[in-house]
Order: sequence, then C-alpha cells, then structure tokens
Amino acid sequence: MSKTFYITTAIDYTNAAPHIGHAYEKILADVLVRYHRLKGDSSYFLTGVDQHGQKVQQAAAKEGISPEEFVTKTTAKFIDLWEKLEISYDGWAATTDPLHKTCVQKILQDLYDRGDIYKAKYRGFYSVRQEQFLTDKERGEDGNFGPEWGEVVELEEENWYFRLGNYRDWLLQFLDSHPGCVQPAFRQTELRNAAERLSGDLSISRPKSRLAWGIELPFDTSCVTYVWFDALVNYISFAGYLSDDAKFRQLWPALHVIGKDIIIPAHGIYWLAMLKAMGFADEDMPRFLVHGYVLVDGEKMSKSIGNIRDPHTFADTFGVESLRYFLMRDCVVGQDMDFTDQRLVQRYNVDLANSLGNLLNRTLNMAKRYRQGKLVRSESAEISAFAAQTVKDYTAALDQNLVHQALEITWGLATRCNAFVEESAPWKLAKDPEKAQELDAVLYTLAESLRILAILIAPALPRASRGILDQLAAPGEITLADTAWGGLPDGHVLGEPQVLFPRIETAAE
Ligand code: ME8
Repeated sequence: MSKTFYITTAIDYTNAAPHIGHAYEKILADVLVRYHRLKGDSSYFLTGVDQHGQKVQQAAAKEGISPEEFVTKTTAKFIDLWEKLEISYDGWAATTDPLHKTCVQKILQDLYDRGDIYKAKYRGFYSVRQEQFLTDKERGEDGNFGPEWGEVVELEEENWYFRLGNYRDWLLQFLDSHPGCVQPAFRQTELRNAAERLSGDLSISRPKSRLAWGIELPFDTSCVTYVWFDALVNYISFAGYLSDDAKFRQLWPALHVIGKDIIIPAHGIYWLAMLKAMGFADEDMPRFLVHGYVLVDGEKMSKSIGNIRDPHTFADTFGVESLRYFLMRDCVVGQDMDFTDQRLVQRYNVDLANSLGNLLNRTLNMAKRYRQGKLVRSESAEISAFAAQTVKDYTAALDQNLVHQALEITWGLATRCNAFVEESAPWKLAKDPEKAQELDAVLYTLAESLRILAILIAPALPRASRGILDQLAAPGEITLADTAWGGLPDGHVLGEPQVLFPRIETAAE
C-alpha cells in the first residue's frame, strides 16, 4: 500500500473562540486534503485543539469555572465551526485525550531515562500578572519591563530541561541538506538563521504550584509538562505513535500546515529536535507549509483593538463557500492577506456570480432553449485543448500546495469559456439551420467545460461543485481523472438551470 498523504494543522488554543485566521488555516488544509482525495491518494487529515496551559487556566479562572469545564465549552465552538465550514478532518486531536497523555508521558520518561532531560535551578524575572518568566526580549527600549507585565519579581524556580542545545548542529546540517523542508523557502532561511543563534536548553516543566492544568511529568508529580512540549506531540500521538504501529508507519511523516508565528522556535526548532531525540531518522522528519496572517483592514486581530472577526458571521451572511473561496483565492499561500467585507463581496460577485455562475446559467438556458437540453457530441478543439492545459497547470499548482494559483488557473478556463460564448454567438447560430452542427459543438463544449470546472473547484467549493454537476445531470462521484475531455456522452440530457450564486447586493456594491 502506498504511503498516505498525512496532513495536519496547528491545534488551536481553547482560551477563546475561533477567529477568521483559524478558519483560514483549516480551510487551506481541507482544500489540500480534498485535492489528494480527488487524485485518489490515500489521505489522513488531523486537526484539533490545544487544551492545556496557562492561557486556558487563566481564562477559566476569569469565568470562575474549572479548566475542564472551560475547555469543553470552547472546544465545542471549534467543532461547530469546522462542521459549518465543511472541514473534512479524519482525526481529532484534543490534548486532554488519555491516548495523547499516555504518549506524552512515555516520551518524557524515555527521554529522561536516556539523560536528555535534567533538573536545574532557574533564576530570573517573573511577571506575577502574566505568570511567566521574562527574557531580555520583553524589556522595553528603556531596558525595563513595561507596565503590561504588572508586578515583576526576581524568582528562583527548579525546573526540568530538555537538552535542546545538543541538537543545534544536527538541525543545521539537516536544514542545509533538506531544501524544501519548509515552504516558502524564505521561511527555511529564517529558521536556519534562528537555529544558528540557538543556545541553551528548553524548560519543559512548570511547577503545579503555578500551573496545575497540564500533563503531569511521569518522573516528578509536582510538575506538569510545558504546553508546547505537550501540544507538538499531538501530530504523532494521534497518528498511532507508541499505540498503533501499523497506523503510524502508514501515516508518518506529515505535512504540517502552520502559521508564520509558530515555525520559530516551536516547530522548526523544538519539534524537530524533539523528534531527533526520540530517534526519528532524517528521512522521517515532517515538512512544513507556513502560511501568513489574515489581517483585518490591514491590522492584526487583537482583543484590545476589538477587531476579531467571527467566521460564523461571514458564513451566515455571505454563505460558507463565499468565505472559503475568498480566503483561498485572495491569500497568496505563505503571505499575509487583508480581509475586508468589501473584497469578499467583490470576489464573490465577480468570480462566482458573474464568471462561473453566469456561464453555467447561460449554457443551460441556451441548451434548453435550442436543444431541449440534449447534447450532440462534438467540440471546439481550441477549448478542449485549453481545458486540458488548465487541468495540467492546476495539478502542478496544487502539487506545490499553491491553492490560490490553482483557483486563478481554474477561473482562466471559465473566463475563456465566457469569451467563447461571445465569439461564437449561439443566438445567431440558432437562427441559421445551416449552422446547426456549429451550435451543437458550442453547446457541448460549454457543458463539457463546466463539468471539468465542477471537478476542479471540488476541493475548494465542494457544495458548488455538487450543484454544478447536479444541474449538468453529470455523475456526482468524481476523480481528477474524470477531467479528461469527453465525459458527457453523445445524447446526454442536461438538468434544469438554477441560479447557483445569486449576486450579493450591498450598499458598498
Ligand atoms: O499557536 N491569520 O494556537 P493559536 C492566520 N496552540 N492564521 C492565524 C492567525 C491569523 N490572524 N492567528 C493565528 C497556537 N493563526 C498553538 C499551536 S500546534 C502544536 C500548537 C494561526 O490558536 C496560528 O499561526 O494561537 C496557528 O497556526 C493557528 O492559527 C493556531 O493558533
């Protein structure tokens, strides 16, 4: 059996409700996994929630409820949203799951037994309000810790450390010999630079006196595991590591889809070093697809600015697929995008309502009017060649995870077909009995192009894809191979035209 395409996303903190940035990442991974399914690859999509840690403990305390109760409540919000947005995950990684906890503890015990974890005293500045040690990075321009940290005291604490520094040389050698391990390439360069500066080890424990909400260390019950050490393990614990060897061998290694803020140091340094320490070979290291940020009106979303966007609102106002389409089409994979309501509506109206929606509607209506919906097989060689090239370019883009590019290429075909309608003017051909064959060719070409378009949009817009295939009365079970020209047989009767993407009329429009 060939290897499975195993794709994961970051697991979201459950200290607050999901926002549009979380939605972007999950939709991106969803489109990629749906593409692989369309190709017929065996695939597995893991997503989930990061339920432990100080942020959750604090948020729960604020509401006066237990962390368990709090995470159950917030986790439900993520699950609800993913259902609404049709995120088709196969596995759900929630870090309070006993399977995960056991795996984290086994890994810790093993690293401890091998001498990769040791105890040491740490003395440093500690923010009582934020409940965290501060480093020089947190100092303001005047060299002091700013008022946002509240009371800062010098504190000595005993903690457990992972010998991260021992893996620096290996990491550099690994990154140098594996170009393409991090996409886009400039992120790999940044990671390499950070690895070069790496010094010191990683504190992987927190005393329960300060943080009780976490996975207990197997060799010291007075401490819990540092939340990142716990969270990163989800990618393997939920893939069968140390519990289901056959599953793990089938899945691993993964493609990790993550945001730009968590490649350095969490994934690119801690995670790779952890895997190396656990004995993973170089060829079993994961790959990373690092996406940018969704900005709102040019700004980072934050509670203090009050510009956090709730994906439910967009999905309810404009429809799930307009949101999926906008995020995937407008965000160049790897770069930031600016999210504005106006651009969402514009994208929808121009690409979905006008270009694709109109093409579908015109084609079905003309076929109905001139031929009672019945097709005669013949075609424009130019358009069928254009469609074949589109499929080729689309595949090349998606094989490199470039979803925005694949959509742009797909809409190239829709645009070409709309122009073809104008050029061939079926309404004129219909008036001339001598042009009957020409008219048949135009109608078949358009219907067949629409069938191919429906397949190409399936990963990003599964509902619209089904809707188009339905209206064409074409088979709903599709694979990428079905994009070969000629799927609609001679004499095929198309279905009834319906408006798939009604225009969104807003004051701004
Ligand atoms: O970092 N635009 O969780 P998180 C795009 N629990 N992506 C964004 C974003 C934005 N505005 N804001 C956040 C964590 N993200 C950890 C991960 S993985 C073992 C543990 C992305 O809820 C962010 O980059 O803060 C990350 O990939 C994901 O959302 C979860 O962020």
